[in-house]
Amino acid sequence: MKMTFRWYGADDAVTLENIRQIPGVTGIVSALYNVPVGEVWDTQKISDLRAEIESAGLTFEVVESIPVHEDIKLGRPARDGLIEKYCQSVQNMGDLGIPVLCYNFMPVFDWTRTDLAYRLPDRSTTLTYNHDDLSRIDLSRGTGELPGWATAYTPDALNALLAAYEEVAEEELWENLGYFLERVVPVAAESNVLMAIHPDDPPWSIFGLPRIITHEASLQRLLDLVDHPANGLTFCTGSLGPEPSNNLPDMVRRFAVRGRIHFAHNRNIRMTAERCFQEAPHPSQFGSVDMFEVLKAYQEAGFRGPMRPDHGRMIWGETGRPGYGLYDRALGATYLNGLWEALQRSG
Ligand code: DNO
Repeated sequence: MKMTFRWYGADDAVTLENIRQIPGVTGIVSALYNVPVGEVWDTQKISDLRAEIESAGLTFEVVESIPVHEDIKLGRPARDGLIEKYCQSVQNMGDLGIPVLCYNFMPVFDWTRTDLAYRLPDRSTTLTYNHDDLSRIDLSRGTGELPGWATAYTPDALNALLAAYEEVAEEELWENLGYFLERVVPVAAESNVLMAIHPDDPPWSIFGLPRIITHEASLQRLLDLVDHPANGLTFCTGSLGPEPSNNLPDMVRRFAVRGRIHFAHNRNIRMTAERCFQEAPHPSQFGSVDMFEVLKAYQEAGFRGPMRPDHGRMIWGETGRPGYGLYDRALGATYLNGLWEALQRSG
């Protein structure tokens, strides 16, 4: 296992030097944040980013993410050109030796929460999700009421997109994902890049949009779409955890043993009611995810890929990008490294 940390590039308040000082963190997870969705990731720009990471004494382990254009998810005619460009970006990152690509196939919205700074009894703040609160948000006036998405779409663009998805039910989304993977996975395989889909977060439909990467059977179905090792998973405990049928350690065992988990996202969540949760500190005792059992499953499977602490709370007065401050994630990395050492030495 290689412990990594997400870094948002030059605009991130958390610096590469900060990350380098977290014991046991050696790898960086990053992206080109200024390339418009659908455009090719230029080799020179990826190479510059890699050089910056390496000059800080770290390695560029994972691209998270190259976003997938909505026209690909919707199966529109423009998808062929967009998929070609996607393949070119995959080839470019592979040429530079960056081995893993985390991406997602969630329509319109990536991860979604109803509160980005919920105050906990210890006065830290965390991200929370409450399904009833989400259902009350009226999107007809745009995304302004949706935490984290205030300026993502103009009301007209959003309405057009939501209307387009009325024609795309779950099965069509599966078909469109299959179409995408059938074309991208061979290029990834050829370029020594491992594709690692991120599960839908939260793992159920929101705003009537289809969401399909949610539970064990759907992960298996994804792997079967193109049965090749380059078609794999980002196993995110915080995204899969809220779905009660998901037995996370069993799933890790099943998919990691077959070499299909290419990236481990570890986050704890505390279920507060059905379809309601708070993001919790990483250790098992604070949430509904048994992190010890999850790591034990990785270790038994001989997992050698990148792992990262996922979202952290805001603690010690830190302000910054919700979920992506330095302190609580650094504690998470140290906890995960500690569990790993204990498991390794007692195993
Ligand atoms: C949330 C992240 C996701 C993830 C994308 C991958 O914090 O885990 O936004 O990066 O879904 O495409």
